[in-house]
Amino acid sequence: MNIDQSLIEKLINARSIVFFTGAGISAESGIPTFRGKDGIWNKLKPEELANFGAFMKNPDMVWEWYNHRKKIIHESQPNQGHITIAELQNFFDVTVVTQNIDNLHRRAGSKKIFELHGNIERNYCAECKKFYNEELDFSSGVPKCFCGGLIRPDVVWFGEFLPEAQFEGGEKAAKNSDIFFIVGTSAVVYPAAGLVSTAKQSGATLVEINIGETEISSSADYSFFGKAGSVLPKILHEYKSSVKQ
Ligand code: BJW
Ligand code: ZN
Repeated sequence: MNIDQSLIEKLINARSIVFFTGAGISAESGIPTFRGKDGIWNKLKPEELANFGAFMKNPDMVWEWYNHRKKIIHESQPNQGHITIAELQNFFDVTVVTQNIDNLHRRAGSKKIFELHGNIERNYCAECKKFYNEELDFSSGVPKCFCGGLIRPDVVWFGEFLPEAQFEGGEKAAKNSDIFFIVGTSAVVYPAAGLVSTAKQSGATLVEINIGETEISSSADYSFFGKAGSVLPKILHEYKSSVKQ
C-alpha cells in the first residue's frame, strides 16, 4: 500500500491531529468488534444487552457478558495501531477520541484521551451514581451499593447520554484538528459518528483507515483499506523518512 505524498506533506504542516477510533483498532489485539462478519451483534442482540432496561430486567446476564469481555480485555495487549498513535505524540499535538471502553490507548501511552462510551474498568451505582472502581465481588450475585442500588459498568448504552465533558472535549478536538483520522469504526453510532462531519466542516483533512468501506468513506479525503496495525506504522514510517531528508 502506498501512502500518498500529499498526505505526508499535510502531516508535515499539521499541528493538531485527532484519532477517532472504534472497535476495529482493537481487533488485532483479539477483542471482537460489534458489527460485520465476526461482530458481537451477529450472535447477540444489542437490545437485550446494551441498554438500561435490559440490565434492570436481567442484570446477571448483562454482567456475565461484561465480565466475559473484561477477561478478554485484561488478557489483551495494545497493538501496533495503538502504539503508533502514542508514538505520534513525539511529533504532534495528538488527541484520541475513542468509542472503545477497553483502555488500550491509555495502556499504549496516549495521554490526551476522550472516552465517549465509558470505560470497562469503572463501575457505578445505577441509583445514587457512586463509583465502585475496585474489583467487584459476584459471589452473592450482582453486587449492590450500600444504598441498595445495583452496580453497573460505566459504559454508555443505547438511549443514554454520552458523558458531557468527554463529548465536549472530543468535539473541541475535532473542531481544532488539522487532520482527523477515522480508524476502525463503522461510524454508524451517533452522536459519536457526528464528529466526522464536525471535523470536516471545520476544515480538517479526513483520513479513513478501515479494512472495508463505511458510511463515511465517500466523505474522506484519503482512504486506506487495510488493518490499522499495518497502515498506521506505514504512515509514521513515511512521515519520519520525509522529515529526515
Ligand atoms: C477494522 C479492523 C482492523 C475491523 N483495522 N479496521 C442519530 C441518528 C440515528 C440514531 C441515533 C442518532 N442519535 C442517537 C441515535 C440512537 C443511537 C444510535 O446511534 N443508533 C444507531 C446505531 C442507529 N445512539 C445512542 O443511543 C447514543 N446515545 C444517545 O444518542 O443519547 C441521546 C439520547 C438520549 C435519550 C434518548 C434518545 C437519545 C448512545 C450510543 C451508545 C453506544 N454504545 C455501544 C456499547 C458501549 C458499551 C460496550 O462496549 O459494551 O458502543 S454500542 C457499540 O457501537 C459500542 C461502540 O463504541 C459503538 C460503535 O461501534 P464501532 O466502534 O464503530 O464498532 P463496529 O463493530 O461497528 O465497527 C468496527 C469497524 O472496524 C468496522 O468498520 C470494520 O470494518 C473495522 N475493522 N478490523 C481497521 N484490523
Ligand atoms: Zn447507590
